[in-house]
Amino acid sequence: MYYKSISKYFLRLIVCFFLINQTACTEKQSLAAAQNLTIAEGFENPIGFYENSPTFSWILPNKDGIKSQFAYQIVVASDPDLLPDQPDLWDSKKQNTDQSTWIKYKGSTLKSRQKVYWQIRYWDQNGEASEWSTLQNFELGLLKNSDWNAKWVGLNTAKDSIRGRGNVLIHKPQYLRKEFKLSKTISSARLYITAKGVFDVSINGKNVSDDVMSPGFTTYDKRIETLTYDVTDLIESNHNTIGVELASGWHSGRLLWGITPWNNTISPKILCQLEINMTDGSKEIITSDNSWKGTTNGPIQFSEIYDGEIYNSNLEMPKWSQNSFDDKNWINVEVANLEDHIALEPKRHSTVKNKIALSPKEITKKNGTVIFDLKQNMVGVPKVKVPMKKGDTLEIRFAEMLSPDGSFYTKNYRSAKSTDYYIAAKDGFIEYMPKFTFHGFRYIELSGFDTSKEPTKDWATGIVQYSDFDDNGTFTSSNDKLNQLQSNIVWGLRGNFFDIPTDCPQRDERLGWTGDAQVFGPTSMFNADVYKFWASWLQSVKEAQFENGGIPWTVPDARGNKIGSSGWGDVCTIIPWKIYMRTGDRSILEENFEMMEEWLKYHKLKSKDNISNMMSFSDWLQPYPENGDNRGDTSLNLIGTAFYAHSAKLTSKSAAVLGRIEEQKKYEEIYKTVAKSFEKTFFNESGKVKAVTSTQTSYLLALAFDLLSEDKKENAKKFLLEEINNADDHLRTGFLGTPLLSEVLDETGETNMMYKLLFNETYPSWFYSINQGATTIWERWNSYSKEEGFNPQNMNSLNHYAYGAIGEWMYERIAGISPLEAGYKVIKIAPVPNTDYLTNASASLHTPFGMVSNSWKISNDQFKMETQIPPNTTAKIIIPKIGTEELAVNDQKLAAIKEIKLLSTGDDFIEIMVQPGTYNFLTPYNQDK
Ligand code: RAM
Repeated sequence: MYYKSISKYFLRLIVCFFLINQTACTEKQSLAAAQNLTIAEGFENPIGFYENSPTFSWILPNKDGIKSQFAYQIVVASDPDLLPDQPDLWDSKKQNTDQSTWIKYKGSTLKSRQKVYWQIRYWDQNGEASEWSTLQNFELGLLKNSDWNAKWVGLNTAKDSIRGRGNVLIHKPQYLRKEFKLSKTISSARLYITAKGVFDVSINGKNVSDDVMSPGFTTYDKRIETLTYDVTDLIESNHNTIGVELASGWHSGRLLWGITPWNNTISPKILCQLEINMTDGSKEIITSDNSWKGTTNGPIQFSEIYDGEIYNSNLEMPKWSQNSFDDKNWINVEVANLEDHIALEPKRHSTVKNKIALSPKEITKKNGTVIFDLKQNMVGVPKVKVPMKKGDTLEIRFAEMLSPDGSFYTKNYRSAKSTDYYIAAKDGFIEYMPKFTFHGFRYIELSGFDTSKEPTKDWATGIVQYSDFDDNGTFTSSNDKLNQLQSNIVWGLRGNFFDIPTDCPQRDERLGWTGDAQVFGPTSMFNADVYKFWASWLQSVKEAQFENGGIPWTVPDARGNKIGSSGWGDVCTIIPWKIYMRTGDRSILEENFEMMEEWLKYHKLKSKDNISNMMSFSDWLQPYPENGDNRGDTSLNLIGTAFYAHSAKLTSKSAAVLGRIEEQKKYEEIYKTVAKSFEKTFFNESGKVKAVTSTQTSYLLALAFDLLSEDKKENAKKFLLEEINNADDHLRTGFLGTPLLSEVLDETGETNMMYKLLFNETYPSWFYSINQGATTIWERWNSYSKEEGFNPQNMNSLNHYAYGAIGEWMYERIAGISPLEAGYKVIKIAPVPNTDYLTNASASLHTPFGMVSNSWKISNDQFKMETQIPPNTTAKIIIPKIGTEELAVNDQKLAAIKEIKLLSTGDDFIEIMVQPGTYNFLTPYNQDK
């Protein structure tokens, strides 16, 4: 009996062996199916997807002893019924590889509108097959301009519009509508739509989506993103109406300088194509054309990103987006053709949505006004439910902080009026939420309501809006202020990821400042699932690049002055590289490589004998500048040259990943040559800064970017520490220097000093702003202080993420999770505990292979750590160990666990290599001994 079953087993094995590459092999498929199946930069079953040869990724379930992937198979078909056995588009066949992320589609060419289904299975380390995954799908959007029959339509609002600050046109919002009839039975319908401006669309009076401020902010002179909606359920069998509200948004609004490369004085327009498939196989297409009508006499009378919104409910037009509405007073739209040079491309990241609702924690009533305190600085809109009297105007004001006398501090909004108004048509409770504006605030003030009623907290809610991504990690520790800092970083991210990465969300700016993005990008990737967000914005950076390789100060370019800044433009090498390290996806390097090369040409153009003379915002907002300048004391030439070398190095590394050997050598050479000139020009024989002002940032740049020869490095480290000591162990860094502090001090073994700087309570430091009540990261280390009040400068944002860059070190070194190989294929777990400041810390992170977590605790002279490593990875773990007693792993002695490889031991650490799994470690620990 026993022998019989054994021989049967072998027979099966032999059969399988011969059929190993055939789908037909009837091997047992018993392992749990792969999870988290996504395409490209993390899309799950998208419709209106942006490209026709995506990559596929999945994670292996963390159970049943699944350690790694031995092989995979992807099947792709045009019909779900064909899967898994008859994939008509692509069958990857069984591929013997552990690659489970970013696998490129190599099947037949996919077309606009095509719906595609896919599934995968994998084989584990024992060669055992998994079940097929659940069926996934994606549907392409309209990929080319020629897919559009529609035309741009809208009213000419330029002629009757209002003049705003600086005589800038402010277009009146418009309402557009179109009725149409269908004679056949519908099977499905897709709405393809976008705007020069921002829009909200409904069909037969029902909202098509809950997207906010679509289509978002791109380089409108080069590319406008389009949205795709499944509207099958909204279309009626016969008579239908489509209605669109349209406002100027970023495209035709008043941006800071108003000198954009696109023409923002032209009236906003929409482009809309409704494609309806009938059950008999025919298709009807309703497009935006000259049959549409419009009016500017609707309730939204004014909408402006900086200034706010005016809603007059007397002008409401009941049922205006439904059939048989009387639009005889509406006028015909103007029509414009598509421009060949402006690419219409499906939106490649998530739209902004209403993400969180914050209820006020406190209200204060004062002379007919009421102030709601949300206790959290946030970005979005208010939702109000307020009693009013007919004809009265409700005024809704905002502030990030109150002045000591309790009044609203709005000076830092500068020219942004940031005020909403609602005019009541009748007595009673009104409900209102502005549509085409957003504000940065913690406080909401209402006036103009029915004062005979007693205000209650539920009159106002803060609706937090940001690009629709999920949280990606958590960080927490034994220190409340550090936890508050983590929270401030996360809120800074939520507040400034409003379709593009912005510097600030509240004043007359809110632009895609490249320098700020460069410094905060890496931290954002721990806290939120923002790969698509960055990939999309990098496309805009590429499109905004000047012909000579320069990168504008802000992207999209709101200035048009064709000047690049060092440390800002370098976003184009730094962010792709950081994304590659976090994701392991080469395509981000491929897509941006040419831009990096062009940027190096600009560096060259702005240098003489390899010393940069590029304009720079420099170490922006460095504290205690000797010259009183926002640009700080670090030499512009030193900064430019350092970034020139650094960008060359990153371009060379990217070339290496892409297998471009020639370019790798070329840029490595540039890096070395520029580094040599840098060293010669700015450092003397003993590694001390010469010829220019010596600052913390000059040493940080030299050390972080590896620009000094070995003999000078040691001394430079000493001089850096000296600079820090001279500043009473405080930082003296601005936007560029601050993110390098942790990197350099860590690498030079000065983690105690980094802890000291991070835990400093006095100015300038992270905790200083927390001590002054910050709930977000501030633009300045001292934007406000209890003693001196608000910083007198009106450039004083209280929601400016740059200094939140420290978050990277918190995840990587305090909690101890970092990638040793790109994409966390090999993970490094190496926390640096310091009992002077912390007794525990933990973090969790969704990596492309699944959840990694690490949590440590020190108590009773014992160090305990719990670590989770996902399947299909390995991890090097470095455990701080003081004393001679053997390390215990999962309650056993280390030596007893043969799957763990001991790499090395030192006086105060032990280094091991582990396989996927959950581990706990225990070792004696006493820092003072
Ligand atoms: C300010 C912005 C931004 C900074 C530039 C140089 O206006 O807020 O943070 O990068 O200046």
